[in-house]
Order: sequence, then structure tokens, then C-alpha cells
Amino acid sequence: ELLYPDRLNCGAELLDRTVERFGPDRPVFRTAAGEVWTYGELLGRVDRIAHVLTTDLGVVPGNRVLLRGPTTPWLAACWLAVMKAGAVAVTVLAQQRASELAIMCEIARVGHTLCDVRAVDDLVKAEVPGLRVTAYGGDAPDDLLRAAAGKPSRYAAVETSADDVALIAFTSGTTGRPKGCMHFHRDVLAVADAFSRHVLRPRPDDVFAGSPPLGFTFGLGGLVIFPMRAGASALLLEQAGPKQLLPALAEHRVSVLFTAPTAYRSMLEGLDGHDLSALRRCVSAGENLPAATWRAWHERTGVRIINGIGATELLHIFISAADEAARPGTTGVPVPGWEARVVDATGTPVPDGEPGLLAVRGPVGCRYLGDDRQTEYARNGWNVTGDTYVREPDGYFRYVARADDMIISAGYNIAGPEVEDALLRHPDVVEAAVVGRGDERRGQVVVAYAVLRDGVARDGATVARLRDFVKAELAPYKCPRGIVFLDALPRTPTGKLQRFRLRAAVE
Ligand code: 3SK
Repeated sequence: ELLYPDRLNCGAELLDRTVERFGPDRPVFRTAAGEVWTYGELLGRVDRIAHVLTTDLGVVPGNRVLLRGPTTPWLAACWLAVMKAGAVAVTVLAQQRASELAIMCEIARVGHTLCDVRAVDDLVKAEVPGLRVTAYGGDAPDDLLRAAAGKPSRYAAVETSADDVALIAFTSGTTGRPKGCMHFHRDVLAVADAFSRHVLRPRPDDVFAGSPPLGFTFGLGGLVIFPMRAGASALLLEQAGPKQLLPALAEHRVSVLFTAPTAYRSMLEGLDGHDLSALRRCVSAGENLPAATWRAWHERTGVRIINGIGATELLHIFISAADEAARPGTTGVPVPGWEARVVDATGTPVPDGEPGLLAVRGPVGCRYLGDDRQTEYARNGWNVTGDTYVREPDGYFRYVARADDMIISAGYNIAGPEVEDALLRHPDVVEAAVVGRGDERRGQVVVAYAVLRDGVARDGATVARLRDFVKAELAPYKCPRGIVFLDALPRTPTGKLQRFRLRAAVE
């Protein structure tokens, strides 16, 4: 069990305590342009921003402050300042537009926002009543950083309680009205002290990098909370697609990588000529990681991917496996501190080997802000994530599908990801997504969408070749009736596949 004192401020724990432990001179953030911030410099900048928040902007503990901008050291500094001031950070994604921002501000009752000057327009367009927008990184006389420069360089963190809300992270899932997930100060540390400390096991000399933005808890954990808890540093990339990641990993000698299966697959395509010899830990989450991708990455880089499943509701990863314990094709076992089981619709555990709903409990729980969907997610003390899983007899958890992504065809239950994995094993396929299409005779039939490798013909011969391939890999009833070729699959801003768009397209 993770025990924390009653008085706990996660910002002070991550920053002030790390400076006390390791001294001020170690690097904490790096940028693609070669900028390096030390922990001491970060502390001074964070504390000055905290002064602006409390003195100039009148922010008091518990006020909600929305943070918006590309992944930069300044965005991370604003997040830490909000933590130290005892306010609540509301994290959103740079891709979210005015109408989405307006809904999130309304749900979270946001009064203030600290926003990268390049991302202010959408916030202004959102026309949120009473919202005070403070920009950073521009030339305006009232720019946050200009105001901060005149403030004292030390700020005593507000003595928040361990159970005060620190963060409201929004999830829209793959569709629907966004849900704000509240997380406490102790939760922020708990994800570092569970997954990071016991599974990832970072070292102070590690350099972290990755693609998830800081507005997504996958990125906030992987690029700020975990490196800082370990006294390590992070390369913060504004552009972090596979094309930018590969050269950055080599140039900055990145040793810990956080990204999603799609990015691992894209990087495999362009690996040649990049020196990844510093890389020692690679984390994959956000989507199911096919065994073929795990194996190809291991073969080419020598690094075993640490697969995991996390959720915004639970802040970070709760099932995972590293090193020799990793089993390709499975997600892993509960992270120390977490319990997991597979249950039926009534919450009763199903036997090992049978599919059911994944239910987990541990140091962090789901707390939606004013949303009835809370009772669907938190049932009898367990968090039911909406994923269908199988627990293997050896205790490993294997992903089957999102619970609402099962295809039922002529009485057979077909998990879309199993068919996708089979398609991805074909050398011509780069991305694949499988959905059900309504069918009078069979209820549903399987339809696949695929992105092909450059130069492969999008014609009937390719469809026939891929169908034959799937039939040789899986029971024939799982073989897609039709295969549609696309340039790219539709995804959410956090990279999750939007199956509902594909389903709508086939109906
Ligand atoms: O949503 C996810 O997939 C996720 C994965 C890892 C950590 C955090 C999150 C939200």
C-alpha cells in the first residue's frame, strides 16, 4: 500500500524535494532546439509563475486553471506552478477546438487559463463567461512570463491535503460528451510510485521522450511526473510524430520512450540509419499492442517493449510487464499495488480463459466530475474500464476488444483486434481496423479497413491476397467480407482509433 502524509503537495514533492535530493544543477527539460533547463532553473520559473497566479491573478486553492499549449518546458512549468499554488489544473489537448473547450470549461467551472500564445485563438472563440485568459510566450506587456520575471524566485507551496483535487483530466473516449476525471495530489505521486518505480524502473541519468502530449495523462506521467520523481530529464517535443521522434531519439540519446503501437510500427519503417543505442526502456499504451509489433521492435532494436493499459480515469498504467516478464500478445499482470479481474455483467468473476469485462482497483480510482456515468465505471469498489479481457491461467491479462467493439456474426463472437492483428502480420499492411456491418442473414459481417505500404496496389487482387492470408491465420468465419483501403485511419487527438466513424461508414 502507498502511504502518504495528510499534508501533501505533489508539485512540491516532484520539484522542491527532487532539488533537495539531487541538487539544482541536474537537467530536467530539454527541447529539440537544444535548450536545457536545470531543476534549479525550473524551480525559480515555477515559483515566479506561482506568485503571478496568487498575487496578480487572485487564484486561490481549489480554483480551476485550464492549461493549453504545445508540449514545452513552459507548459510543464505552468502545471507545476498550479500544483504548488494549490489550484486544480484542467488539462486539455492542443487539437481541441472552441466548442469542445467551452464544454470542458463549463463542466470544470474553469475561471482562469494559462495558454501558450500560439493557442489562444480557440480559447477566445470559446467565449466562456468570466474566463480570464493569460497568455505565455508572447511579446504583450501582460504576458505571463514578463509578469513572472518581476516576482520573487521562491514560493512556499500551499499545504494541500493529500486528498485535495490536483488535476481534472478530460476524456471523451472515442465518442461522446467529455468526462472530467478528478485526481488527488496523492494520485499524481501514486502512479510514479507504482508503475514507474516498480515496472519502468527509471534511473536519474535517463532521458525520457515520447509522443503523447502533456494534456493526455499518458504524456503528463511519461514526460513530467515519472522523470521528475526519479531525478531524470525529459526531452519535450512540440512535434512528436514518428518522423520527428526517430532523429530526436538518436540526437538526444533518449533512453526511455513513451508512445503508442501505431508510432512503433511507423518507426519500424524508417529505423535504418538512426542510432538508438541509448534506448533501454520503451513503453507502449493507448491501444492494443499486437505481438507482431512487439517482436519486430525487439528484433530490430533489442529492446523489449513494456506494454501497458492505462486510462484517464485511473491516471496511468495499471496492468503491464517489463523485461523477461513481458509476454508478446498480452498486456501483462497487475502493476504492484493494483488488483485486476475479469467479470461478467453482474460483476461476478468469470473463469480463467473466458472473456469478460476488465475490473481493476488500486491506489487511484475513477471520480467523474458531476457525471452519471460514474456508476457505470465504478461498480462495487472496482473500476470497470470498458475493455473485454481474458485472464490466462498463468495470471497474464490478454486484451480482446473494447467491450462495445465485439462483432457478433452468425452466432460467433469475433474480436476486431484479433482480425486486425492477423492483417498486420501481412507485410503489405501498415494499419488495420475491423468493424461489424449490419447483415440481414448473419446479424453482422466483418469489414476491414487497411492502410497499405507505399506502392502496394489498392485493387481486387490485394483484397483477395489479404483475405487468403487472414483465412490461413484465423478461423474462416473471422475473415473480413470486404476490405477498404484508406490513406489513414480516423483517430482521436490522443491517437485512439475512432471505430464509430468506420462503423458509420459501412452501415
Ligand atoms: O488512455 C490510455 O490509454 C492511457 C494509457 C496510459 C496512461 C494513461 C492513459 C490515459
